Order: sequence, then structure tokens, then C-alpha cells
Amino acid sequence: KTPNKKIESYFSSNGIVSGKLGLSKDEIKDSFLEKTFYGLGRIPALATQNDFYTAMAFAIRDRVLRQFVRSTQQFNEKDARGVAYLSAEYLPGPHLGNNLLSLEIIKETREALAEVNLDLDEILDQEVEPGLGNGGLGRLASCYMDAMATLGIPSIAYGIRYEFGIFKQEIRDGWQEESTDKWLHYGNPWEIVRPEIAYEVHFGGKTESGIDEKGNYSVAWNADTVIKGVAYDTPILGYKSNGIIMRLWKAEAIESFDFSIYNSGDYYKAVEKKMRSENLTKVLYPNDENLQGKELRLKQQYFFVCCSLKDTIRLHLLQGRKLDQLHDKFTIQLNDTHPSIAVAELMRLLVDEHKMEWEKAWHVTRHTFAYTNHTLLPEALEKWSIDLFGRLLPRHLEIIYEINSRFLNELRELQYSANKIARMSLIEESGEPSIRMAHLATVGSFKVNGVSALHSRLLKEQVLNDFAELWPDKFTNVTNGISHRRFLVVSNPALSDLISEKIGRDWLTDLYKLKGLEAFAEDEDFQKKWMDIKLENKKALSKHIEEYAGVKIDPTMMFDVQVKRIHEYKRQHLKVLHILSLYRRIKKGEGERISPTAFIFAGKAAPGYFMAKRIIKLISSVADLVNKDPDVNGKLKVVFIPNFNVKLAQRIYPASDLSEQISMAGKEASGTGNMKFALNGALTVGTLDGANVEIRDEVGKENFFLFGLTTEEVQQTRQDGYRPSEYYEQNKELQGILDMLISGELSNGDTELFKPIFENLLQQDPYLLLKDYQSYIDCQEEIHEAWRKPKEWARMSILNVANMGKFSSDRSIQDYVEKIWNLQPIKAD
Ligand code: T68
Repeated sequence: KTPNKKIESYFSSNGIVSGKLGLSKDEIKDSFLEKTFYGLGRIPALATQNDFYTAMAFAIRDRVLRQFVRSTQQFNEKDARGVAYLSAEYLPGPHLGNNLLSLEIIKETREALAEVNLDLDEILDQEVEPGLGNGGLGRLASCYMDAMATLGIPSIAYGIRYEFGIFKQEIRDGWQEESTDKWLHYGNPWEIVRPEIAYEVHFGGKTESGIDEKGNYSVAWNADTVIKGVAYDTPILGYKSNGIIMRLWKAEAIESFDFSIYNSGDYYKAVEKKMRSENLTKVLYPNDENLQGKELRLKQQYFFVCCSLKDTIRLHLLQGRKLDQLHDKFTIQLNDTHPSIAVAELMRLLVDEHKMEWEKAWHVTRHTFAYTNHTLLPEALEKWSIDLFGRLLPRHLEIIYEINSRFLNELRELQYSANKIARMSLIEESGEPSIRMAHLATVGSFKVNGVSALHSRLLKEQVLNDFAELWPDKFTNVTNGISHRRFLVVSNPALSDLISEKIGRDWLTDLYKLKGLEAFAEDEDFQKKWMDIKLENKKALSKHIEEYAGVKIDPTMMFDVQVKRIHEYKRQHLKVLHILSLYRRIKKGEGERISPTAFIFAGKAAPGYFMAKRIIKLISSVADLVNKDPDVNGKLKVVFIPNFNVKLAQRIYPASDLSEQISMAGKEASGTGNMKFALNGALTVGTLDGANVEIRDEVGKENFFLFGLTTEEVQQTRQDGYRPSEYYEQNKELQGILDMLISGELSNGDTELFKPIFENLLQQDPYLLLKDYQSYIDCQEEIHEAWRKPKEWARMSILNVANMGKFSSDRSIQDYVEKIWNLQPIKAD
């Protein structure tokens, strides 16, 4: 299409595309009022707070889009090499606050709103966040988008526009109850639908091979279902920098009606087909549940992969490039195995649709993909049964068989044993035959990375050991990172200002600059200001807790916090054992060395995960017992805050004193909450697991509370034959605590309620709580003692923050660029 010169010159001469980044107070006010009236058609008397939020979002979105247009123009002009990031999950959190920061107009916006008698914080509070992910993996993808935009990485992020995100959690009578997350109820001012960017996705049917018109062997896939994926774009703005797009696909019917049925008079049957198509992107699957065999989940994965690859190829060809150069211009990063069907889909697109020969297509494919692994848990490694897979994606099954047969031939040439070949095969033959998605992703990628130093090592030694021996250079580590702009600058403004007062503002784009705080760690005046800010944040959180959990907390208590998905390997129930140990000591009159502590929990349990839900009930029951007991006299408080999400997380980290990172060593791939806590000045109590290891290395072992077995000791314990009941027999305090679970004391006399937890711990204890118990309790005693020396505590808190430089997602993305993506950043101004 020939460009419209008139429009182009108007854009550049009127400051729409050229010109400055931010806005003045008056410009913000004008734009906001204009959007209120013309954008929403509201008269002031009828406008709600939510209308004002929406109007402000529209006003800001204009500026965000401007940065996106500028970045895209420059990427195109330079014909830049870029990344397509494929993730089935994103957890962006509220957009407005971050966009205001990126445009550097928080103060101006606050003033503009004050002039019309509105309060920025109330407006910010209106935003409903997109809960399009389960936890760490989805949030990581969003932290990476913030960094990619800020650093000027030519990139696009693809995913699924779930109509209902992660379920909303309510706590009733101590139990988790789930309800649907209607995040789109009031509309979504940040997204732009692109009806012209849409692709067909096929399912089912049969394949037919034959000779095409040119005399070549070819395969046709005659599907029986066709669905359309439509692009919904959300611009993500980097700090004073580029805008990149998160492109989420929504499923639609090809035609609104099936006309043949419609004409025959059955209107409802015609509409039914449309509804069935749209079901595909209705709801996000909660993790941890047994996802195997969930047909709709496989459909979602293929649906978004197919649209994303077709779109990537379109963008590539639009630049006048050749398809066999795809790997020169794009890396497609696979966020876990959820999009790993992409390996087979790209082969299908190249070979079947673009008529590339197999060897060439395979060369392009395995130089295009890179795969990030996020778990070693055997039950979480994705497998799809051949039966289900073949029914939905018959052509992809053939392609995977072909990839596998060539791969296994290579292994045979290397004289590998039959055993080893069976282990490495993409197909698992024992039990129900199934496809091992991690193997497909590994074989089809040029790089595979874990998400912390320990995890990447274990990945090579355990789960993908055979592959790492075959291709040692393919494996690498990129330690996770977090957006310090969201999790400190936006969510803890008082602390950010104090930091900037001392060391300037360069740390916003170079987190290593925080090191400058070390010089003030001993400064008593600084320590006081530091802890005063913490206290204010704790007051604010206490208000929230009183309103949403009905528990009153004294903000001067130590806030001991564990927030994350509820899972046995994360060991929330180990924390419960600790609380009960303190409770029993107080009851026995032996509580004098306990510092007053509020134990704060939050997190969702997968709806089908029996033990996790029981653990939530246990926490609530312990809260009831402890909070009401006059003997405790307010020395301990326990609270479970419902519905943990990004927004709530942003309130919790700034108000925390102690961060609980107590998973059994070898199970938490990285953790990222651990980084967010430490960045806000909480001290960590943790095991040598995931990124804890690196956090401890950075902050110094004297500023980190370590306990528990190492990965090697965990393995040794298993080998030696672990008998948890021995610990129960030998440790009388532990025995007393565990007996409480079945005494009825926590459950109005019901001795059955917590028996499943009791029996699990005594008989299997798969996550070695009893083995780690004493070490944890001893460590907590040290912590309570440290809390009684406020200056010491403040010093350690400052040193933790000062040494968090490594954990910015800017550093992680820089690592991806250097170790995997091999591209040049292009920063828009
Ligand atoms: C997390 N994984 C890791 N998975 O548990 C955590 N799983 O250690 C790590 O820090 C984080 O990834 C980022 O690397 C997840 O969050 C999921 O959410 C998930 C979703 C669907 C299916 C399986």
C-alpha cells in the first residue's frame, strides 16, 4: 500500500509522533475532561468514579500509543531483529499507575485531578486487573514486557484473551470459594480490537497425502472445525521509552451464523455453533490440577500458537523478507511448554503451506525457537495423550512422529542404548502413549534455559540430563527478575522518594545503583526515616486487612508474610506448625522471647487441589484459635487475606518485615515474590532453593535467615529411607503440635477435618516438613531476637535493598539478549 504523504507529514509536523514524551498538568486536565464528555458521553452529575478512571485511562492510552507508533516505525526502518514472546499467561496488574510513571506524569496527574476535586489514589483504585495467569509464570512474562519496552527490544508478546481470568477467591467459614473473574465487566479501556488482524485455526478431521500439481509429495489437512482468532492489542509502555504490544487472541466463529442451518429455519442451532467457537477463549485453566486430558486446554494452546505464528510470519514477510530467513530476524521464545506445539505448527506452515522442503524447514525451525523451563516437578511436565492429540491435530501428530523418527535415528547413529533412546523419545510408550512436550520443545529449540542458577543446574542434571549431555551448549541459565518500577517505584512511593533523595534517580533504569544506599545503612537518622515509612505502609495494609479479613492488627508488630500460590511444596503448613509452636509456648507461660507478630497469608489454591484447600482451612482455623485466645493477649495475630492478585501484592510487599520463602530445596524453580519482598526491605527466611540462593549471595549471609536441608541433603534423605514418624516420636514439641491437628481443638471437636494433613505428614511427608521443622524453629528464634534490636534490623533491611540490583527484570532481559536473542536494542525517545 502506498503511504499517504499528507497524513505522514501531518503526524510529524503536529507533534503527534514527534514531540515530547509527557504532558503538562493543564494538558492532562483538558484531555481528561474531553474524554469524560466526548469519550464516555457523561455529564458530571452522573459520572461515577469508574467513569473518571476510564476517562483518565483513555487520555493516557493516547500517549502510550504514540510511543508504540514511534517504536514500531523505528524497528521497521532499521529492519531490526526481534523477539516474539509466546506465553499462555500474563499478569500485567493495573496499567494506569505504571503508565503514569513511564510518562513521568504522576505528580502532574495528581495535581490536575485535585483541581477538579478528584483524588488520584481513588481513581487508581478503580482499575480491575487482567488476571490472565495463575502466578509466577504469568507475572514474569509481564515483568519482562516492562523491561523489553524500557530497553527498546523489538518485540511482540502473544497470548490468549481469556474472558474470565483466574477465579476470584472468597473465604467463607475458613474455606476457599471460587467465583468467576468478570474483569471485562466495565469494559477495558487499554485494549484495541484489530478485526483486520485475524487468522483461521483448524481442528480435527483427517490428513490426505498425494502428489500436488508440481509433482511433489504433499499432505493436505482436511479439518472438520474452523475457528477465527482476532487480535486484541494492549500497548505496554516502557519507562520514558518504547511502547510494545501485548497481542491477545480471542476466538470467534468464522460466520456469525451457519447460513445453511439458518436458511433451513433452525435459528438456535445456527447460533449454537457460534457459541461453541467462542468457548475456546472463555476461561483460564487454574494450574496444579490434573490438566492432562483437558481437551479445551490443548485447543487453547494450539489456537493461540497458530494465530501467533501466522502473525509473526505476516510481520516478517511485510518487511519484504524471505521465509527461509525467519530465524535471522526472529527468535520465538516459548514461555514453558504451554506454547511448544509451535515447533510442529511452524513445520506445518513451512512445509505444507509454504512448500519448503523438510530439511530446510527444520533448520529454520530449530534456529527460531528458544525454550524457558519453569518447573522440575514431574507432575507438572506437560504430556498429551496420543489419542486426544491425534483427534484434534492429526497433521501435527504426523509431523511430531517424523521429527521423532529422524531424531531417534541420530541417537542410534551415536550408539545410544535402547533404554536411553526410549527415555529421550518425544513419545512416551509406557502407560498411555503420550507426547512429552518438554522433549519436543528441547529438540525444536536452539537454546533451553532454566530460571535460576540452581534450577538450571538441576535441569541439566535431572529432568533434561540426556539432552544436556548430547547438546551441552544448548543449555543456559537466565535468573528471573522483577519490574522494580512497578514493585518499588509505583507501589512504595515514600520509600522510593527517600532512596532518590540519597542517591538520585538513576536507579530507575539501573538498579545496581541501589548499592549507593550501603553508605547510609548505619546512619541512624536514615534508619529512622526508613522504618517510619515501613510503619506507614503497615498501617495502610492493616486498614485493608481489617476491611477485607475482619482482623485488627497492631502495625507495630512484626509482619511475617507468606503470599504465593498454595501448594504443598511451598510448605504453608510448615509456617502453621511454627505458629502453633509459639501458641503452645505462650499457653505454657513460656512466651517471653516471642516478639509480637502478625502472620499474614494470601494465595489461591487450585480448585481441584484437595490438600491445598485443606491448608487454607487450617490457616483460618489457627487464626480463629489464636486471635480469640485471651492468653495470647494480642501477641500473635494470624490472618488470611482473600483474593491475592497483583494489586493486593503491591500493597503487601511494602508493608512486610519478614518474607517467608520456605519451599523444600529443589522444588521452587526460582520464585519472584522473594525478590519483591527484599526490594521493599523485608528480610528473608528461606531455604537454599531457587533464587533464594542468589539473593543470599547478593545480600550477604549475615543479612539472610537460612534454614533447612540443601537439595543434596534432600536427595540423601530420600535414599536413606525417610521415616517421618521418627521425628514425631523424638520431638515432643512437634508431637504436641501435630496432635493438635487431630484433637478437635482447631475444629470445634471435629477430629477428622485435619486428619488428611496429619496422616500425610506422618506417613509420607513428601516435602520433608518434619525433617526441616527444628531447623526452622531455631531460625525463627534468631529472627525474633533480631527484631528486638531495631537498629540492627533497619541496617539489615537497608542492606537488603542496596543489594537487589541483580534482580531487576532489566538485567534478566539483558541476559536474554546476550545469551539467547542476539539482537540490537533500539530505543525510541
Ligand atoms: C513458576 N511457575 C515457578 N507456573 O513455580 C516459580 N504452571 O518458581 C518461578 O519463579 C516462576 O514460574 C517464574 O519462572 C508457575 O507459575 C504456572 O503458573 C503454571 C501455569 C500453568 C500450568 C503450569
